[in-house]
Amino acid sequence: MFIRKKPSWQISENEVTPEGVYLNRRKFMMGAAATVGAVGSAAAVHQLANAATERTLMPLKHSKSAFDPSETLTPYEAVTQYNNFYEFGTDKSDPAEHAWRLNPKPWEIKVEGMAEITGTFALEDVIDFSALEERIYRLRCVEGWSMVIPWVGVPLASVLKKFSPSADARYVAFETLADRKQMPGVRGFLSSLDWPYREGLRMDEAMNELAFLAVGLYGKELPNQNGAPVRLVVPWKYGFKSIKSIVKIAFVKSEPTATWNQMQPNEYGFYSNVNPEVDHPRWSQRTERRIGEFGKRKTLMFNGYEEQVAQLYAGMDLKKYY
Ligand SMILES: Nc1nc2c(c(=O)[nH]1)N[C@H]1C(S)=C(S)[C@@H](COP(=O)(O)O)O[C@H]1N2
Ligand SMILES: [Mo]
Repeated sequence: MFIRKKPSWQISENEVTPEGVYLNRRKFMMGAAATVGAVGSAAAVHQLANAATERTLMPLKHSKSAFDPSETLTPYEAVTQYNNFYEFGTDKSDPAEHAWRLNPKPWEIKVEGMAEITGTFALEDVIDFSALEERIYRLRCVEGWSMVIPWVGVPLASVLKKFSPSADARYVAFETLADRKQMPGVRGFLSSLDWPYREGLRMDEAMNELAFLAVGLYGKELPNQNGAPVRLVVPWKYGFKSIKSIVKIAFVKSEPTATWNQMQPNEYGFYSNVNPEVDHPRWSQRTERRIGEFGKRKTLMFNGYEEQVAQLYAGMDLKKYY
């Protein structure tokens, strides 16, 4: 029997959080996102919850969105308390509870592979914080739920171009931080994934105008649980492609390893385009539950971004390249 000694800093949340705040947040989680719009004091709950789980998130100066599906935004509370970020645990509530351990400042990103400029760069040298824009995108998780999130960031293409990738670089690969000290899900002895979390895009996908690097949401810096300080957002693909807390970008010749694809290739493809016609082996992808709504919505081809991205896949059999 394995008995792991609990380090002093590994205290559970209810030891550090005033009880009322803790219960309020639990109540939110239990009632699920569906009811948050109806909670009169949602703003107050948000403030209390923030006090316990978030750093002070600085507002980000940004231009308004030209990208807006004109659908109801998913409430901030749901966006920041119903998450997938396995480095902090596999429950939807784990990231909001544990990600305060992540220190996103200062942050460096290693850029390597087939490009003229490579090396290790400060986040501020990778992202132009004077050129931030807001983009409201749908996010569709492969599990069958979705949100509408106002991200703040820059087009991925604008960042990749800075490094002058060579013509031979056909893919771009990304990696998340994997730090056992900051991320309880990484050190667990029943560790859920093969760390670091990895993802990748074909170069033409990465250069598509929709591919986005977010450093914020709802006008402020990214909360840790959403992938601070910088995460990918690929709105026409299932959410797991949108890799969080990026520490490495590599320009490569062949299809890079992607975590979920590697783990369960028959269930999670490298492409993972949102597609109502291609079911997950264990469930249909025809419909989705929009967090905060009752009932189901029809899932849209390429998550509703067909016009912008369909040409990337012209002539490809999307049942084969799922
Ligand atoms: N590093 C890392 N990135 C990740 C994940 C993860 O577990 N680890 N989960 C993915 C999944 S499955 C989804 S749906 C989205 C969720 O993003 P959100 O929590 O900001 O809504 O993040 C993606 N990025
Ligand atoms: Mo997901």
